Amino acid sequence: MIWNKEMECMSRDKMTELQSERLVKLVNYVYNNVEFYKKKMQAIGLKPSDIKGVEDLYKLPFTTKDDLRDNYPFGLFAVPKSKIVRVHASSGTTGKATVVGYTKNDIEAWAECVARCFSMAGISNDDIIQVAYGYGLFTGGLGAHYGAEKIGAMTVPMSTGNSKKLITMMTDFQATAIACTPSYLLHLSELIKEEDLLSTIKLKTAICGAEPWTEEMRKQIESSLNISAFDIYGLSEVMGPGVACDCKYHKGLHICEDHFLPEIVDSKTKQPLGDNQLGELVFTTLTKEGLPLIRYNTKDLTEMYHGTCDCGRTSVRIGKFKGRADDMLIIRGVNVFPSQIEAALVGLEEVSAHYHIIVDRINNLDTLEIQVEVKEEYFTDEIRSIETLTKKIAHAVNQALGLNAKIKLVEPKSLTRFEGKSVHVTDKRKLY
Ligand code: DLL
Repeated sequence: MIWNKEMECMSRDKMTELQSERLVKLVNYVYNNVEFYKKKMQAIGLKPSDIKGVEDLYKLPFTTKDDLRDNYPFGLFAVPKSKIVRVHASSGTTGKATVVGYTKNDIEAWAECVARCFSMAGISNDDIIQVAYGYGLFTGGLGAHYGAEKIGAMTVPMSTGNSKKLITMMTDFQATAIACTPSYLLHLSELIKEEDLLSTIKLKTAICGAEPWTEEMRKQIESSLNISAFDIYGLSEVMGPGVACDCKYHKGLHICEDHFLPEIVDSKTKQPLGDNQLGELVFTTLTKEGLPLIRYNTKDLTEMYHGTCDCGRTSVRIGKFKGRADDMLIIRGVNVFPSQIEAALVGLEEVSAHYHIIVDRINNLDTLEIQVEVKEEYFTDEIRSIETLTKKIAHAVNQALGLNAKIKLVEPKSLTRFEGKSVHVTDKRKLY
């Protein structure tokens, strides 16, 4: 197990001292290596020497997903491309991905954070772990993989997409742990029951994340598979999985705060909030070399609290997520902005700009239905034409999101018109 007691159980004063030291270094580093930050600081008359410690954090400007998008693909990198050994990407608001880059040291620090998280869940080199997050541009697969290997666990890179094979290998290899999204694990649990394999599997631990899930859902997973389930959090911009994780006491997620300096800010005023106050979670990366970020607003809504946990860790904790401050949806683990769907539809001459998105969870798998208004001149009862247009729209949406959606064509002017802010989404899942 990798329990980095020095970092995870450090006294508050020492942690503040370490964070301050790293913050001062970081501010100088980004000022000298990232034009974007230099300009941003100059614009508000801030010099690196004005930042003397974490108490000055609030003076620094925020960074947003849009900043990453505007500097696509490598504009915010602080090192030359020759020092970047890996890139990942996640979806952006307008189809352009947000690209993140890692140096060798970043990959090492990432593996350490994930290893700490997996250790919190009790995983050790005696475990056989199936990593069933997607491998590829998404950070889930490779992020979890490197952490699991760092612990010395036997790591099985399943990725996503073949549940039958996963269950066969779970049984044949006697896998003891799995890392995947919580909804997928519930889906797997049903397949396992259907196949009557519950008594043959040896699973004892699951590390689930990448999408919101409730405490009730965690308990459902635990009882349906007779295992312990843990919540792991992270986001590509900041690193990937491993920013925070809960321990066996499930009293909040411990942040790897020697690497990521957290804040909770008020949604309206963006002013820092105190413990137990709900707001937007913001991170400053304290050790990243490739893509260091100052006050990155995750838009995830939660609260933060200090104090020693029953497990002995002193690291600051965040509560389960209560929602998002923007309209991002996570569907089958994929981050989706309604604006991406809108952009895909606007490109098609047969349909109007009116649409409605319905997200649901059926048999523990997310479903996405898009109701699309057909333009008067293209509206018809002819089955062939309906099928052709449906396919065309489904293809455009798939190209934009990388997800399959059920397309429902509706009559011209049949969708609700809004006088104020339009409501494009009905999310029937109970995620928060
Ligand atoms: O989802 C990284 C990850 C992979 C985390 C595997 C955990 C496990 P992104 O695709 O950039 O990165 O999505 C990040 O997903 O801002 C949250 O809104 C949401 N999210 C991630 N983990 C959790 C969680 C990965 N445990 C976005 N609970 C974040 C709730 C989560 N939401």
